[in-house]
Amino acid sequence: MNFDKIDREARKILRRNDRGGYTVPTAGLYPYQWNWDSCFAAWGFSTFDVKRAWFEIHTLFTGQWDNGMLPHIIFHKRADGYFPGPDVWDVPRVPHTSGISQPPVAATMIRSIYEADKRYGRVHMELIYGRLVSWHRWFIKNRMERGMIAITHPWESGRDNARDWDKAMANIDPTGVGEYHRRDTDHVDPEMRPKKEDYDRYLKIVYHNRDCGWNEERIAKTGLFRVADVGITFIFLRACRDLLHIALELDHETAEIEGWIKDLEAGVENHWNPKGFYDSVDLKTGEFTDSLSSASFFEWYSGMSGDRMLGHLNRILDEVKFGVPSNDPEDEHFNPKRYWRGPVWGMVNTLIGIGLDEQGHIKTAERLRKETQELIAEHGFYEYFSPLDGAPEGGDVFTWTAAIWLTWAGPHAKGRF
Ligand code: 9WN
Repeated sequence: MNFDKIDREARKILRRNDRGGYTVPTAGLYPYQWNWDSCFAAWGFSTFDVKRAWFEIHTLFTGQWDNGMLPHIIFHKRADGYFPGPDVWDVPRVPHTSGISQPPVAATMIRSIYEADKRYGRVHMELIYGRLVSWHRWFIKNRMERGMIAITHPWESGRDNARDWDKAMANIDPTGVGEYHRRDTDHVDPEMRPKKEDYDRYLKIVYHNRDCGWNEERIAKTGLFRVADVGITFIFLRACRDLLHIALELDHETAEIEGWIKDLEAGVENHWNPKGFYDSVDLKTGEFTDSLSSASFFEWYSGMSGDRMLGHLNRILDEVKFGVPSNDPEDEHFNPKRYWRGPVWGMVNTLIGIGLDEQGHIKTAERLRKETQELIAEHGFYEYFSPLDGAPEGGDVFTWTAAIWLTWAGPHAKGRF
């Protein structure tokens, strides 16, 4: 295997998906700047071009709202091929954005980019710090419930059609969404994408929240969907720890962030399903979602100790050829092809793997890294892969798959933040 060639290819993908200061996840299917994709892209760039990495971060934050929210998509330039575009979201600001957020990996990735070259990064870190804090404050003010972080749309989780949302989505009446033309299935096999019944509800929620003027208080009161996402709680807890580290480094006040961390650590307990795993919670019904998905394995990444998910992780890794499937293979709805209902995502493996490694589970972390390496080396930089045979799925020439090759999965990668 010519790994140098694959390294070069990964760098080329980041350059090729660069639209002049922001990186699209992949051409065609996702032609705008996505929040957490962009953070991974910046982290990838930092392995060979720290300046470009910071540029990505600054471009992302041009989308930040006055209330601190960092949107899930920034529509810098008009582009064809994606639905729903800026006119559907109808957010009155420039650059146009969507009206929801995405998993807050930014503080963690930005800390790593800063540490790659502190001399160059210092002034950038000073500039971005306040913006990161105001985004985190937005989560605390609007989304923290019993120490867990709520999402108001499945797209905010970054795991759009995960099993976690099934029950909450079933409670939404999709009538009245009208006709629309999905563009994703023009690019990718519909078997690998969410179903029409999912899209109807995705749009129904967008229309409702748009009619609320994107006002968080109104959405909290009348919203159709409100689920405490175990993935986001873990990711946000980790991000707060990294934010605290940055605050100390820059000599800023830390008491507020320390308070958030305490509340979140307590909140993690509310994600513990007595059936024996970390789970999401439907805040409209108070019920667990009863889904063991890959986000439950962000336990280690979040910095929580206890190894409560280790038994399930070992079981699942033995059940599939390539870990970690986005849904438990023993679940009746497990589907190795359909998006977040079974396939393996390289960037999810990265967060799980780094967490495992940090907490001393070196062998399991290495196993996951090797499996991810093999998937990419054998099949290319795809969006996701079948956990059963490694078949490539979704979009090709994918930014975050290239980024995690350079930072974690590839043989020349540092393998940590
Ligand atoms: C909706 C860009 C994004 C990722 C998400 C992934 C997918 C979008 C879509 O693509 O979501 O945001 O249209 O399917 O689920 O995690 O950020 O790569």
